Amino acid sequence: MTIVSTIRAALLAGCAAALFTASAGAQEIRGWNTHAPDYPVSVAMDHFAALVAERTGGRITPKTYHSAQLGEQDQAIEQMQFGGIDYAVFNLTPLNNLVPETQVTTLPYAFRSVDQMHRVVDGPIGAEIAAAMEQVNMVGLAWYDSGARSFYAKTPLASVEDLKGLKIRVQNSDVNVAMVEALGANATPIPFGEVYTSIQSGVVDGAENNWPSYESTAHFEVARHYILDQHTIVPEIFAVAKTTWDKMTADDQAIVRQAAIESAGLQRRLWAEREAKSEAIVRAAGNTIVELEDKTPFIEKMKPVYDKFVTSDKLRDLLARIQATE
Ligand code: BDP
Repeated sequence: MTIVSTIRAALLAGCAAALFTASAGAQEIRGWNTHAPDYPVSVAMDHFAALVAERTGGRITPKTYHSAQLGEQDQAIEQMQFGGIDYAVFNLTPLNNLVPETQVTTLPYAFRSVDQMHRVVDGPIGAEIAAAMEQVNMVGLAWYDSGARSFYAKTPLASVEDLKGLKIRVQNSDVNVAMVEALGANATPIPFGEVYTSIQSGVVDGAENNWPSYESTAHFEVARHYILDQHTIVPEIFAVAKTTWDKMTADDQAIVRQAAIESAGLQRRLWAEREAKSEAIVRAAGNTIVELEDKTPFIEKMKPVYDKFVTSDKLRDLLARIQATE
């Protein structure tokens, strides 16, 4: 070994030691997200990560894996329970079968508007639903938007009657299955990432989602008829795995909670912008968009879903309080 290479080796060893010291005690936490990096949820989760890294002086460095790199939502929910994922933003619908309190938010027309949904989730009812997440080892910290969901298909959809007999993809939720069946259609639960090919290949005739997801996934290119029945307004929750949360100091928990809340503020602003942008893209592509002055036919047909799922006093009370929220 020459003197130069000895010195170089010593310097490298020193550097490695320094790096090790700097990272000792630093904790990288892994976040799950289903959407592409430019989606409002994704940008807001990156903002959360930056805030936490900055405010903990690099002790906690969140890294969010976008585009379902860590699996589809059902797998991610499982991994939150077993420690593979530390935080995530979850749509409440695929939690329906695990956390009964979430079912109420997924019922068709449970909310009157996105604004009313905000008032519900930002108040005591939201706190109650967030607390119910403990059943799946999660601590709910903040609420993101995902607008209103409507049906789309390969065939024209002028009224509720046109959905009869169609095969419609739904999220993995018994409430969603019942909702689609109430319309006389066949419900097929399929993971989000497989919906495009399922529509393209004819496994299903259509699906349902909000403007940004209809556009970002290119579903609008294979299912060109969108009927704005706006049957659900499902909130999304920013959740941390309880096992991860319990390992943090109270100060760090406060930093993480505050960062999640601030990221939700950003997400809601970006959401409004993206809805308008996605709508413009879909309209420019020449898709058929049906606006409904009167949603009563949808509301009426979907009523049996309430009888099927609102069966306990607890859920009846929760629903009544949601409906009583101005
Ligand atoms: C999107 C939600 C996402 C769901 C997806 C779906 O943001 O969380 O996984 O719909 O339909 O709007 O599966």
